Amino acid sequence: MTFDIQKIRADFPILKREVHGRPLVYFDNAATTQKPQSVIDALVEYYSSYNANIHRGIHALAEEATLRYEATRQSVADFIGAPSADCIVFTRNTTESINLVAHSWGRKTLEPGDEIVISAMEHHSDIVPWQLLAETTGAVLRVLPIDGEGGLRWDEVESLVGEKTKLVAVTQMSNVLGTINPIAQIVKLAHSHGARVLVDAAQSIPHMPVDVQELEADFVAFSAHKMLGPTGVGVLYAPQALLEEMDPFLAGGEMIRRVSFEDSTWNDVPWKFEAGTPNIADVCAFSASLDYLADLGMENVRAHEIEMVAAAMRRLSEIECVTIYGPKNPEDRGGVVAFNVDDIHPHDLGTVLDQHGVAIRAGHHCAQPLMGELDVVATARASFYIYNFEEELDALVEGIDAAARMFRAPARTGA
Ligand code: 7TS
Repeated sequence: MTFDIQKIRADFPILKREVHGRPLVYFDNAATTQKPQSVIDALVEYYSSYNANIHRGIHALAEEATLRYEATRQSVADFIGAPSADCIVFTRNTTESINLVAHSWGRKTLEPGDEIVISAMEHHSDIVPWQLLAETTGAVLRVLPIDGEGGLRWDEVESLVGEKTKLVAVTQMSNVLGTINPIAQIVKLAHSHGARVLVDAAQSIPHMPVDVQELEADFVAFSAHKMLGPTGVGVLYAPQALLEEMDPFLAGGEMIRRVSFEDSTWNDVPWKFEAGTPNIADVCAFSASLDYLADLGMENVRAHEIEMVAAAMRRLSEIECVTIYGPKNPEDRGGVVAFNVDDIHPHDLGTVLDQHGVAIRAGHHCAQPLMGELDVVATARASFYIYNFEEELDALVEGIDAAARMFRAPARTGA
């Protein structure tokens, strides 16, 4: 065990509850993670002691709220190795961060015939904004295919990324397959053709050490709620000079310097991209989740998840009729295991597991094109985080056995 799981679990009040009379086994962390008491306290603290609007007040509460909001921006920069807090834009989530890039960078940069390259394992959030952008600009969307183990086909990457490519938008970790993509290598190739790279880091930054300057990525998007933080906060990282080249996204208060009826000028970055009153409470509380993860150490988080995934793959592969998707080696994947049990629809499986107190996700995981590549309509998915431990897998296996018996699929080997 890489760290003291019971001590960690004691920090998460929700983990004490029962579901259908059973202890909660929360294996839906790729969708959103649970929150430690320190994050919940930080949220309450904001509303109970320094609630005020930021950047405009001259009273004590407004100053305190502004300081705490801007301090979180610095914490985010430190957490991902950004050179300055000015490279950090707060949005609502990963989806909005990607849309911001499509709108503010894409519309002014792309011309008819330019190419946007994505991969076959992207989440809808990293597909649909590019489709809309392609429609508006006349650019063309190209798709990097995957191999049988869910890795990118590097030969295809090298031939698809070329002189016409203006953007490569790719996930650092697949939310279905768990595949970890070689971002630094992709960035090198893309940059050699003068293309920008957007990294969808929704599943990577919460689970492994990521240094955005080491990656040399142009845009990095992720969400606070997938890393112990509150919902409603996303991050877009981009080098300051690149942010300065971009047009505003949403328009209104906060993002302007001067407004007249004839025209307006923009605030400095990153505030140019934060129109209106932002999500002050949740941004301030996000700071507590970054502290929590930094205290644990992201190397340790990653090591723990490799152990969990290895154990999950071992236990699942002992069950007859289970197909596991993605890389075979646990070290090559993040903390998610998508699987199917022969004849059983993942929704039925999810319902039976819920009766056993086990929360998994079942469906297309917002990756419908990937489901097509895998030739399935849906999968079940167990996804892990810092408070999960191997013994919780017993409940998962028991639930699958129960579902197999109920739906009359062949049961476990030797059972
Ligand atoms: N990109 C990836 C790789 C994701 O896994 C998700 C969310 C998103 C983008 C969008 O994040 P949001 O915070 O803007 O919603 N993925 C999942 C999931 O796997 N199950 O529920 C949400």
